[in-house]
Amino acid sequence: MRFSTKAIHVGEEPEGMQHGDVVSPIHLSTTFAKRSIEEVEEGYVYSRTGNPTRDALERKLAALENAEYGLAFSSGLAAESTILLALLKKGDHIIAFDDLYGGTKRLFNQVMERFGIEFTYVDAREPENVRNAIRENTRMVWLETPTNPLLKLADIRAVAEIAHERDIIVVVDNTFASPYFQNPLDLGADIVLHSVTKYLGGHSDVVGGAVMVNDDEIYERLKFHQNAVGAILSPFDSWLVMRGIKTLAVRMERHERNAMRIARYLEEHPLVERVYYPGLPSHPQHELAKRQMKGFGGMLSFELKGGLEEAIKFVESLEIFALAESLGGVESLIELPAIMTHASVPKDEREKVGIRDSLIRVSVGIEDVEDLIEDLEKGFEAVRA
Ligand code: P1T
Repeated sequence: MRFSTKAIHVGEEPEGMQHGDVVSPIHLSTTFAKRSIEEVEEGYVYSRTGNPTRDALERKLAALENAEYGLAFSSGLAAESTILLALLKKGDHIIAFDDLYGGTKRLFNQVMERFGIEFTYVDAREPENVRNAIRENTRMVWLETPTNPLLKLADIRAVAEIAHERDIIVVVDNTFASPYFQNPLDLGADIVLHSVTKYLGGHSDVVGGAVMVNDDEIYERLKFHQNAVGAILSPFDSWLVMRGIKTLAVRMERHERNAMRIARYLEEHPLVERVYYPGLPSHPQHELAKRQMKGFGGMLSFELKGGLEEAIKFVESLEIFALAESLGGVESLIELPAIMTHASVPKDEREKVGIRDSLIRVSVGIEDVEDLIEDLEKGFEAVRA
């Protein structure tokens, strides 16, 4: 089956349903009764451990990333925490892309470091930087590609080859691309991770996370820790995510078409200093994007001429774009990473990576793009005034 057919059908086959439902029911029961003591370990036992609605979603999630296994969590960060707790121990070392979602860096630096896990941040646009950071105790490489918020890319295949020479696990946060535009496991990654809150949910009404893997042993450890740590996705949220996934392909096509139009519009605007969007030929890694991704996605960032004051004026004067964190929903959002999503990253670290105070990040929605461009024009008018 191809992408959309899987997105619509896997996990919700009518022949598996009690009444032939074409949509998974929401199984709210927290526990499952047994007829005898002999059966107590058979089938579903307790909903943290396993739930039919979450199972249906997990099968669908696996299918989207061409994976053997999928696991659903209560947030992207819960998924990340569970990966780290399941696979690492005190004294282990992680090499991470230096441009990551601020909350991921906060988890690494302010939580995991307390448990004796060590982190080195590298510019993973250059695979050799990953090789040069490998130590005796390196167990994991952690990539986002494209990164949040600067849309930098890592060559997943090249990094995986380097890491696998030393049995180092490669994790790719695929949130920005979505499984429609990029499949990291097919490129050699060991674990793919999503904030389901974003494109997979797609409607800004669920916070969730997902992990997809092929390796049996990694899966068993993750599955054990999903239950043992307990950061599971609820049945209702699982159902909402399944509903969202069915339209992922059509949404992503439209997100991308709108983002491309807006990126071109911004790039030509006299008040714009620079635009970060992998779909633009001016993006330094445009060739890698074409090779590694099936599309360029709906996220872009840009810098206005001027500074923070102009950027604030710009984002505050828009009417259709909501001034809000998060991304990947049908509605367009705009935000200032330095003050909002990446405020937990210290200023000197932000600047080293290239996140200026005036950087504006846009999650391009699926509205009529002419309305979006007219709205942005209001922002420029406010800056000019
Ligand atoms: O918010 P949560 O579902 O816990 O997912 C965390 C997360 C993980 N990875 C990436 C690439 C992310 O962008 C996020 C969350 N990001 C935002 C809330 C944001 O506005 O960037």
